[in-house]
Amino acid sequence: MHKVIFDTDPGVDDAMALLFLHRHPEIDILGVTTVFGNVPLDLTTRNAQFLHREWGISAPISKGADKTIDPSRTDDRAASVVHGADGLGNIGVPQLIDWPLDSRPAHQFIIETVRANPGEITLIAVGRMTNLALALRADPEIAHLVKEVIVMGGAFDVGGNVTPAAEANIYGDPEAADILFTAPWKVTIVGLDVTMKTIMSADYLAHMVKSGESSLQLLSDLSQYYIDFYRSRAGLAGMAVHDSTACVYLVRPDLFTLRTGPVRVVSGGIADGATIQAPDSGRKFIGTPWDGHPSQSVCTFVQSDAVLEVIRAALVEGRPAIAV
Ligand SMILES: [Ca+2]
Repeated sequence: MHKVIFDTDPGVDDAMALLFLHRHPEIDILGVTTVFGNVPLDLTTRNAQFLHREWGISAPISKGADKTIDPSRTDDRAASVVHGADGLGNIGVPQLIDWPLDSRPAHQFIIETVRANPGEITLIAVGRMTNLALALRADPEIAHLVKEVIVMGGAFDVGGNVTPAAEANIYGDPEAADILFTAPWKVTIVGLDVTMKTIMSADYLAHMVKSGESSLQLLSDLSQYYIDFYRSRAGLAGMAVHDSTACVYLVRPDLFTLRTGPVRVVSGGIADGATIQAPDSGRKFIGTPWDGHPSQSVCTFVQSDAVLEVIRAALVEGRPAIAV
């Protein structure tokens, strides 16, 4: 059983990823921590409460950071154009949801839960990495107590999606991402290199809804705005399932090709938030900001049809995918 803390900013593709984690029989969600991002923190937290209530998810929700780890950062490009003003495709989520929140802030929840389960927890971060960076700053030893960190974020051999250089989760808090990538734990980064190749068509989603249970109708309803965004702005006949792709890596790493090497994040300037890896197998440099940092894994290739089938099998049938 994979024990997971899911750090998220719901978010349409976050919602699908949450349902995937909940429905997959080999995954146990120990907690959900929220962070500002796609919409402000109060809304991402409210959305997590809403999704837990609608889908009967019992894992505790802990509210996290509402600003970048470097307080001098003020630029915040809202993603409501992608996810809708409410973060869930403007489906009319009630303003207040009567669902409990853990009393601890997210970074404290992460620290205490990791310490209670040494060596067993995978942190999956699909929003800005502020909560994880705060946890590392408050208790650096947790880096040795976490099994693995899986991140949705970054763009390595492809362009960004907020600027030509930067992907949204990194751009939203570059200093936090750099803290996370340079910490002495095992990080796997699932970025735009693979998530923009994992496109779920509107027809595929509709077919899942027809064959699945009622929880999928809500998923479909809240995804329509996002699908329209991808159709009109990116010319795609479907949506990139960024966050679900990162979650699939947890159970099916064999569907991804990895490249190892230290990863740093550009801070400031026109390439603010760009992610750059110094591949272990590449040219050797001396005296660079990558020196002495741990080698992390970046996904460079994905078997996207198989990833979609892993998502479908969990969402529709509540089981691992067979023969992919
Ligand atoms: Ca997200």
